[in-house]
Amino acid sequence: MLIQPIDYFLVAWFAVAILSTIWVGWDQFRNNPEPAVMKWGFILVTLYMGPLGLLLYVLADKEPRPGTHEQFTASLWKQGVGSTIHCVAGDATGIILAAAITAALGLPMRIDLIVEYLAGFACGLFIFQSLFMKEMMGGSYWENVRTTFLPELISMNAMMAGMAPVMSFLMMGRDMRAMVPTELLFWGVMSLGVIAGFAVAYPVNVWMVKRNLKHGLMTERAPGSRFDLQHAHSGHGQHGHGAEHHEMTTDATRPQLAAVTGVTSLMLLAGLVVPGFYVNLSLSAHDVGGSIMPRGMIMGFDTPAAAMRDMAAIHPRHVSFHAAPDARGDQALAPRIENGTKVFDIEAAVIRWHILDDVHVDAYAFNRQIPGPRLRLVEGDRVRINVRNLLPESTTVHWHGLIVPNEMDGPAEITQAPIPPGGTYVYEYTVQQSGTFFYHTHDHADRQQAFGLYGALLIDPRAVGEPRADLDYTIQLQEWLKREWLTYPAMLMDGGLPNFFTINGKAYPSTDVVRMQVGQTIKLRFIGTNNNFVHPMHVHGGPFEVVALDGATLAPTARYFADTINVGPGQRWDVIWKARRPGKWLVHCHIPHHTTNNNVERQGGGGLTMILHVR
Ligand SMILES: [Cu+2]
Repeated sequence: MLIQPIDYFLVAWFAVAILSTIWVGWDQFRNNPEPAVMKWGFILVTLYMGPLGLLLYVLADKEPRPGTHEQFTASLWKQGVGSTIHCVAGDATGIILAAAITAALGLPMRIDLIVEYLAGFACGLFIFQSLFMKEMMGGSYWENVRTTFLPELISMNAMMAGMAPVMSFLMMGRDMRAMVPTELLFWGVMSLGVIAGFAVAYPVNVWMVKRNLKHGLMTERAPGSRFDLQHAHSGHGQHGHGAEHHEMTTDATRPQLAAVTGVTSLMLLAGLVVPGFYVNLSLSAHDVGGSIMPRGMIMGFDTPAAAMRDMAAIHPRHVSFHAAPDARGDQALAPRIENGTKVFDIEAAVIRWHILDDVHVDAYAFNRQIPGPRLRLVEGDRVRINVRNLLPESTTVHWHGLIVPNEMDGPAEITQAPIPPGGTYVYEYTVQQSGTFFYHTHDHADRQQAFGLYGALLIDPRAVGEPRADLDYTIQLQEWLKREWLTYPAMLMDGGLPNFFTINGKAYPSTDVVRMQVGQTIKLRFIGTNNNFVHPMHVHGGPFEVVALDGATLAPTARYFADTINVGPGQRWDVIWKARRPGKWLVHCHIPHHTTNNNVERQGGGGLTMILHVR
């Protein structure tokens, strides 16, 4: 799924890599006089390194004119390229196969790295080096395994010293799709790792070629083949027939060999260990694979998997419903009556929701709306709420402020087992109170409520007594973090600060405009459905009367006038405001950043802003 800018780059990269590989393969077998093992080496390395592999092939190995391969490839830097190519072809193949398998098995990253090293070393030594050398040198396979062991060790150490940090930092980085072999990003990280490994292994390969420890590029002109110059172009026969068998006698001294082996081993050790000071290598693809973290989140070597899963973005593949851009939340849900009980069906699912005409979030929603459906009850009602969980994680529902039997209260793992994905739970109780209440998730609420799992619960009193107004309007607050096409749960953590704010699921100027007439009164029910901030909610055009707090009506002597109230998470304030004069009167949060949309003020405001339009 193309959900981040890097994904488009990767599609282009791999398209170029595949085309490059096809061309190198075609040209190698058709036009280039070299041993088959080398041909396959360049093909594999081009697959892994894309256009860079193609570049190396053309600049260092491809015969420019017939009969010139021997002379063309003679210089040391090209021989070093050849030597590194057959190291990388073997080692990287082993490393990549091992990485895919260990990720699928769910082994921790630090075990992955060791398995990858061993697999790369084995693949390089037993397949590429020994076969290549056997073709070049003759001799038995096991003799070649023995003689190529040290050069392969040196080269593999350097290769993995470059590749391991790239894999550790990027696979355990912000976008952990890099741990999942079915994601393009995994293969992108492998490619970058191979490029880094090639760069680190190249200098020691040049040294080993110079010291006659390793072969670089060779030319093969099999008698009778198209590359046999004496057959194809008689008179140019100064080159030998077929693959020559070369004696390999190194002039490297024991101290030199010990020093190079020692230093590359230390580089390997650093490459494996040092990333573990910065990222948590004890985690596996099964723990956190596929999660994408917000920029700015602090992730150290001791950050547990649960903390990462908690702050991860909603993956767009989980979105099961796209709400219309003008859809509104907080829609009244009519109950069924079964034997005198009011029955509501509520379903939690992942939706895409517009908070502005041109800004949508991915959200967790009850009944496909933000806020969830309004449940309107009457004091004394018997209610049953069937909750179905269609989220990719467990959930519960809590009836905030209500007096209910404990097992109906909702806290996950405390009063009930969380409702698993696909599961249901039935909440049933008798309503004993009246006033402004709300319901919300009580399972990982820092994540799920931040994604939108809340809704109003308005309970009318059985007898008159609650202060009334001409109009009634409920204001549910919310904070969102939407960045780089993804929605993260807004929380007061590094990287988690919200950049959008909504009233009833919409940011100004998409919030409602309430139309009134001079002399009319409106009851504003503020609900702190948000998770993080106390929002000082202010109304223009004169003070309002505070008549209820947290669902409890204030005695007439306790009611008071104010123009700003601090709505904390979980709190409800009922206030009555009178339209004294015509015009557009604002209701807004008095933290000015909360009246912007991603720091932008539009049409005079943003976020927690709405208008009471009085005529
Ligand atoms: Cu605010």
